[in-house]
Amino acid sequence: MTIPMMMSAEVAKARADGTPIVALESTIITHGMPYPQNVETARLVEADVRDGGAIPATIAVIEGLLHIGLEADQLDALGQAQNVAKLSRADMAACIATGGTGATTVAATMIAAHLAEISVFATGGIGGVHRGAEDSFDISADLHELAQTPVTVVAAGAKAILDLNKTFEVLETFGVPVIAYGQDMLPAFWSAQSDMPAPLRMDTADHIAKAQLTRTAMGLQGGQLVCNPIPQDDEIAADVLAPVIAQALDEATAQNISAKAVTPFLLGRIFELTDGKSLTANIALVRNNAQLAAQIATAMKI
Ligand code: PSU
Ligand code: MN
Repeated sequence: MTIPMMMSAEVAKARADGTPIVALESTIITHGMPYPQNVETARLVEADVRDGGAIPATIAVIEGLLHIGLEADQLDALGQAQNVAKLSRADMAACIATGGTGATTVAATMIAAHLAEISVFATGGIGGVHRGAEDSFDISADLHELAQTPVTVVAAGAKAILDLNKTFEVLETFGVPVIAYGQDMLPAFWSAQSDMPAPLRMDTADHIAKAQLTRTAMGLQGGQLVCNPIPQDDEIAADVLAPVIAQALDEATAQNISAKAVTPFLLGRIFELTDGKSLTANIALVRNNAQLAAQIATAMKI
């Protein structure tokens, strides 16, 4: 059988013209940000990709069809829709097969991007090993996807609600290159700096593109995680956020929030507890990642 897949007019034209394409995810729209900022951000991020000389392909499953690039009205509808599924490797095929609608996480977006022959993808922050994973076993499928699907993911690191040390240990075990862009330390999502040195550092989009192409040429499976620090002016310092994250985590535990609901709950509570500052920072970092991804996608073509 063939996969019921649909490219937006803009993406189809880019494919025909050989214009670089950057994949974008949709869980950040449906589960990561409130309406209307989610749709406004998605539009700004798409514009950032275009300004960088590439074409954006926001990915989602709508009524059983895998969309590679959304038309403006589809993006708007998805941003306001209720009860949209949050799709990862385990459930994307089931959603397509049953005619469902779902937003794609980092893992699912990587799978879709690879099917559509798109090798660069921008998001906010990947999922990873949750704090307390020694009891909950809550480890995002995003990590395993990075180990097996050849897509370079540009993020501001892993979300700081996670256990960042364990997240990066797992990535090392899985053989995923973790590349800090332009600095020695790993960023921590809302904060430009963590206390963890980056395993790899690169300062140009060309090097990042060449590293992915070299992996593929060597027969090494999997992608790369590019950790792009949030611009300094937009960051929230890690010590300011630490107590806020701790409070949100305590509330999640007290309310028995589990599985796919954990990350959306935490992001939502941190938004409330910071009077919206976490969202402003999140928007800034995603846009910054889209700009770098456009440069990498362009460099991949040369
Ligand atoms: N980046 C953001 N906000 C988000 C996400 C990424 O700035 O909400 C989403 C991505 O789709 C990622 C998911 O795959 O959060 C992680 O979810 P989980 O922890 O349940 O694996
Ligand atoms: Mn999880």
